[in-house]
Amino acid sequence: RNWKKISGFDFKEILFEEYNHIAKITINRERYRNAFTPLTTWEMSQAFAYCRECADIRVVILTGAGDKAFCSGGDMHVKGRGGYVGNDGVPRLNVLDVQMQIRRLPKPVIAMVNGYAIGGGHVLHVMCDLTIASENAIFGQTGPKVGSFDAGFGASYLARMVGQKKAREIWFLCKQYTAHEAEQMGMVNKVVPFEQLEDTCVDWAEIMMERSPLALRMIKAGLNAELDGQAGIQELAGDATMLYYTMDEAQEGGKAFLEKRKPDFDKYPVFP
Ligand code: 2NE
Repeated sequence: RNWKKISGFDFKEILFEEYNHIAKITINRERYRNAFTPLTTWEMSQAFAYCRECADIRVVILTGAGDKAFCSGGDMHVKGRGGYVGNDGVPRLNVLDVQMQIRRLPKPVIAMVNGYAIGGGHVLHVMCDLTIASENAIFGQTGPKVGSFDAGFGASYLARMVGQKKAREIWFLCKQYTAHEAEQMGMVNKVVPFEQLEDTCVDWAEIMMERSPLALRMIKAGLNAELDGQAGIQELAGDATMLYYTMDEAQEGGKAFLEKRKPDFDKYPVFP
């Protein structure tokens, strides 16, 4: 496929490309099984922010470079006290910001899992709306083995997917699971041969692009809202407000204020 680099960015640790209204964000640290540093996650944040703002982007695919790993979590070489340490010497856990961006992006995000999805990399695939995995993909958490954990979405959202018992097994034992096992657990949508992975992701993206974007946006917000408490309601409510602002009834309120008169809301239909 003719993926084109999205211009305007000078990314060092990710690739950011576009094809037919699909953005592809590739963690590009093959040497380290696509482990992320604070720079990787900062660049991912900028890419996801662009995907949110750019109306031309309808679906996002998140993946890792090569055929060995989707993402192996935080880069253990730069894990310091308090977080992962970037060039500025400050420890950070800014992958949590990326998790929230995926959660709140009003467009579908597909995890294209091409190998290991481990640790914080496993949580990233969990955050995506859909996961399509190649047959060689391996899933698992390592936190309690290497002095870490993600008790946020990495625990509670995972448990919503695979159930409490399995989520506890995944975290307490830190075993690795095949793509088919992950599919049976309910955290993978489809497993395909490696050679078909990207085509399948693009096919699914293209099917979703034939659907109503606003319908998909509202469904994602609704599915989030059930789990995300007040923050989830805020997301769904924000979408409701956005829709309300497109209506004459809302325009009338604003116009009346500026024209220093009483608003006349009676002329608008009231649905049962
Ligand atoms: C991913 C895995 C299972 C792959 O195993 P294998 O045998 O295929 O490769 P190998 O030889 O282990 O790795 C290849 C090279 O990549 C580096 C390795 O150190 C190795 O380098 P060299 O020995 O050739 O120099 N590499 C792999 N993963 C890395 C990592 N995460 N950081 C830095 N270098 C890495 C196997 O490599 C593995 O288990 N990796 C570690 C996974 C891990 O424990 N990740 C951190 C979890 S904690 C986390 O991500 C996290 C969190 O829990 C909460 C918040 C935020 C983050």
